[in-house]
Amino acid sequence: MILHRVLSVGLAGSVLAVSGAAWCQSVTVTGGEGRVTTLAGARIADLPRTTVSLSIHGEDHVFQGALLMDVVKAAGAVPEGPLHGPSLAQAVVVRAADGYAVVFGLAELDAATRADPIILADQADGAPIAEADGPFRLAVQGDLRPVRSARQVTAIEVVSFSSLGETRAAH
Ligand SMILES: Nc1nc2c(c(=O)[nH]1)N[C@H]1C(S)=C(S)[C@@H](COP(=O)(O)O)O[C@H]1N2
Ligand SMILES: [Mo]
Repeated sequence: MILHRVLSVGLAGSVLAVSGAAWCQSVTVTGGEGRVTTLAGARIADLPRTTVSLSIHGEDHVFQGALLMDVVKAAGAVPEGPLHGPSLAQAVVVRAADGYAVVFGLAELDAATRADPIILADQADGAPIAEADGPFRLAVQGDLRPVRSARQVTAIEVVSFSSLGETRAAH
C-alpha cells in the first residue's frame, strides 16, 4: 500500500514535469560525427531530475531539469561510461535562440570529474520556464556569475578537438 502510494506520487510528478511549455518543444543535439538528434521536451523531462540554485542579479532561483551530460548521452552524442582519452578533448557548445552561445569542456559535465552539476532546466521556481527564458535554460552550479546559464537553449553541439581519433575507440 505504501509502495503503491510512492509509485503514484512518482508518476504524478513526472506528468507534472512534462506539462507546460517544455512539452511541445525540443532541443537538437549534434554529435561527434555530425549526426543530429532532436530531443523532445517530454524525453528531457523523463531523464533523472537534478536541482540547481542560482543567484541571478541578487535574486535566488531554484532550477530543475536533467543533467546536461544525461541529455547528450540520451542523444547518443556521448558514449555511456567513464570519460577517457579523446573524450577529454571534447567541448560542448550550447546555443540559444538569441545567438548567445556558451562552451564547456565535456569533463565539466562529468559528475565523476567535477562535483557541481550543470543542468538543462525546464522548470524554474516550481513552474515551467516562461518563453522569455525557456522553455529550456542552463543552470550552471559553480560558476561565480550566471553568465553560462544560457536562456532559451535551442541546440547543443559536441565537438572534438582530439588528434587521437575516434572517441569510441578509447579505453
Ligand atoms: N540566451 C541568453 N542567455 C543568457 C544571456 C544572454 O544574453 N542570452 N546572458 C547571460 C548573462 S550575462 C547573465 S548574467 C544571465 C542572467 O542574465 P539575464 O538577466 O539576461 O537573464 O543570463 C545569461 N544567459
Ligand atoms: Mo551578465
